[in-house]
Amino acid sequence: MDLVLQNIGLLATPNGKAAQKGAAQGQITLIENASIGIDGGKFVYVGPANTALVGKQTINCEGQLVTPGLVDAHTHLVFGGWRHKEMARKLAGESYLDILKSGGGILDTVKQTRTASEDELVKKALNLLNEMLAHGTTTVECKSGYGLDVANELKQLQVVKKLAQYSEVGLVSTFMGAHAIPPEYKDNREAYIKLVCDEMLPAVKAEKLAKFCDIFCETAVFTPEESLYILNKARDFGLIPKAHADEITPISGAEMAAAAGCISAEHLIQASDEGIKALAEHNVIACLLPATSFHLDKPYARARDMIKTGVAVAVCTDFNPGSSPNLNLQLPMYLACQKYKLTPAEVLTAVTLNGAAAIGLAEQIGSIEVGKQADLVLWQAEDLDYIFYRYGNNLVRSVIKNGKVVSDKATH
Ligand code: IZC
Ligand code: ZN
Repeated sequence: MDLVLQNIGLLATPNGKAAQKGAAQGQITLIENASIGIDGGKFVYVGPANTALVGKQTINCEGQLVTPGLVDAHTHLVFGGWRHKEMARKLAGESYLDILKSGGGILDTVKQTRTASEDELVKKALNLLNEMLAHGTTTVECKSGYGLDVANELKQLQVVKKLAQYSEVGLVSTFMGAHAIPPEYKDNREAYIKLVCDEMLPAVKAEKLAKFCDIFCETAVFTPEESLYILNKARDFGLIPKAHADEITPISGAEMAAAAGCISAEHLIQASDEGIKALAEHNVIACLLPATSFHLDKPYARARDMIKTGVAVAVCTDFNPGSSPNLNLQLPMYLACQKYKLTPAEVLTAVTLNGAAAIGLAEQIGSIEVGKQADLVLWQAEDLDYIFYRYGNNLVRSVIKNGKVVSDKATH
């Protein structure tokens, strides 16, 4: 065996190769005093303490907690600049959508992303990925949507492709050309939608640059009708649909996401009862983003109602320079307990197996089971409750990705 972990105080993991919903979301496996064996990048032993396991390398976990590697299934990782200057406007009472309408917000990041070179974007995102890894995140979904023209949307997705070569973090790409209407199409939104469908989508497909297509379905951005139209086109080009839905205003975005056959719907703060039912009926995973509610000082999504209705819930950072500048998934994990009232077990499933399912990877990652890719976190914590309690600190001791130690506090 390549690597053996001994003396694990508690091993906590969801199980299975698909999202867990309803009561099953909180039914995780807990093994006290466990061992793990890893070979060829995969788990080959997971179970009670077993001193017969022999590895080329052995880690003594000293009685601490092990969980699967965290999966951040919703980020806008690649962007130029930051938007810290908007803090003052926000504090003075301007809303996220007011700032966007005035040409700031996403459009400010678009300006800064268009002028950045591919190399600059790679360098910046690589540093951010290293920070994420040190906080326990082993897989990240990355959206485009700060180019908003053919060349710059492709540039953003090319950056993700390069990052995948350099970073230890597993990456998945999402095309999000329909993130905002760029200034040059301000008075001609139909022409921009045509550009997305007739030029961007074919180019993304031709260069195999993305697995998913996302859209910002929101008041003053894209209507549910436009969103459905674009996502149907995306499906024709082989992309799996996702949608930012009912984040700020209730416009039946959840219903639209269900009708579009989305694999996941994002935010859902304002989703209606009907919308939540539609998500459950169509097996749409809810990617909830509590750190965004926190940063925008907005209400929190109705995660308990979603679980009760049978919607699988994932929790992600939404890392982006505007509404969620935090890349540490441990903060939304804490908020999911504190504000959504999910249990630590439900949240663990939300940031591992259900996150993996939201990006189509539940068969490979998201749980510690024989045969799955060996991604895990060794925490400086004696049990699961502890990591949802000592918020505000990075409680990760070591991170293992594909069976390799890729981050270790002792060597930081
Ligand atoms: O840059 O503001 N909500 N898109 C939709 C975002 C937030 C990212 C941003
Ligand atoms: Zn987002």
